[in-house]
Amino acid sequence: MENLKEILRHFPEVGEVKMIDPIPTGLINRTYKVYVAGENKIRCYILQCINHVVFQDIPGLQRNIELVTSHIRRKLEERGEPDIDRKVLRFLKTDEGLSYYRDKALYWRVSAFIEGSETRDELTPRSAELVGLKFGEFEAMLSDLDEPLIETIPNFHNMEYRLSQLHEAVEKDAVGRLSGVRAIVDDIDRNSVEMCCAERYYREGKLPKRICHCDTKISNMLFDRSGEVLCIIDLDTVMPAFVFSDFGDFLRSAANTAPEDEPDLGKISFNQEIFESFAKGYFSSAKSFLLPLEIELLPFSVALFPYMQAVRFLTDYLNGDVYYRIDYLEHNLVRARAQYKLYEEVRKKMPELKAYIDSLR
Ligand code: GN1
Ligand code: MG
Repeated sequence: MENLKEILRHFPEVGEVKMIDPIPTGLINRTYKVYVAGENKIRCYILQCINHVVFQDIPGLQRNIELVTSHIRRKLEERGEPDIDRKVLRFLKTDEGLSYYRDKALYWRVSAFIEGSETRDELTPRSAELVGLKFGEFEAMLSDLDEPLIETIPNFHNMEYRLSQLHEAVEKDAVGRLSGVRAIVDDIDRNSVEMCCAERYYREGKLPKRICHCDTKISNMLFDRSGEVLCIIDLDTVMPAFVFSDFGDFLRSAANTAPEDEPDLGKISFNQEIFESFAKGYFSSAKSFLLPLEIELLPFSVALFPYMQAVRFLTDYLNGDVYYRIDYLEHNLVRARAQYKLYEEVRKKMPELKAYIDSLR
């Protein structure tokens, strides 16, 4: 706590800290809620230690975030939107005028906590439509950002690259876990050519990259108490990617009937109703800029993301759990199996998914 207070002293706006609570979400960064004595009530901030092993260019990452949040802020102002500080994140400057503070090897940042905001674990079909609309809007607002953004994690949603990482981990078998997972590695390999179609379209010049969020899950959205979406958070991975990344990755968590690390595979299925409402909302705000091929690939992306996540969790399991935070020894394997099961469930529903997207065109 003393050490954290010392860090906070470099952000002059913060003032006198009363209390600091860890927020135990997210698999990558460390996050805290900071309570500060205000004039007549307590104010709060969010303090984060950015994982510099995962994100190797933090000045570049913070520059992305500054560009994105100021662009969105400008758009909201132009639209005459009320209450803007609750609709886009605001990061504090350090005494040196930077949006992050470096303490030896560690990088810290602080944002204003949005009063009255909360996160949700589940969606109803009605709220899924609104959330879809908001993500489409987020992408639409960023579609005319001229400044180039860096890839904060190079090849982040590149399926070919993720498979090459898996194959490297299989080759090394660093901690002797391969013999227990041969079957799922084979399953993954059987589908790999099909799951890498987007990278091929990109090389052929048919599919563009656009600025996407790249970590669209329900827990990365803030709601007000009445359930209205306020703001999209966790902007570390905002970068150029295939536009369907945000669509597919969101449904990976939102339309899964179980948590992403569900050990009982029987509980995992794909909720078609959530898919339809989300797609409807997304389409209404994104159709103005989506190309026909991008629309055609939306159902594919719903299968791609559980598949990619299975590959990523399994790779980390084979490497000895060096990337994702785990709660127990086999956690990454349980996650990989759960995601692979979701992928299989999505595949079974592919004809229905395609028919629904066609009906929206
Ligand atoms: C990581 O840290 P968190 O929970 O926001 C990961 C995502 C994965 C997700 C799986 C930078 O996100 O890509 O989809 O875990 N973020 C990074 O839950 O790797
Ligand atoms: Mg994240």
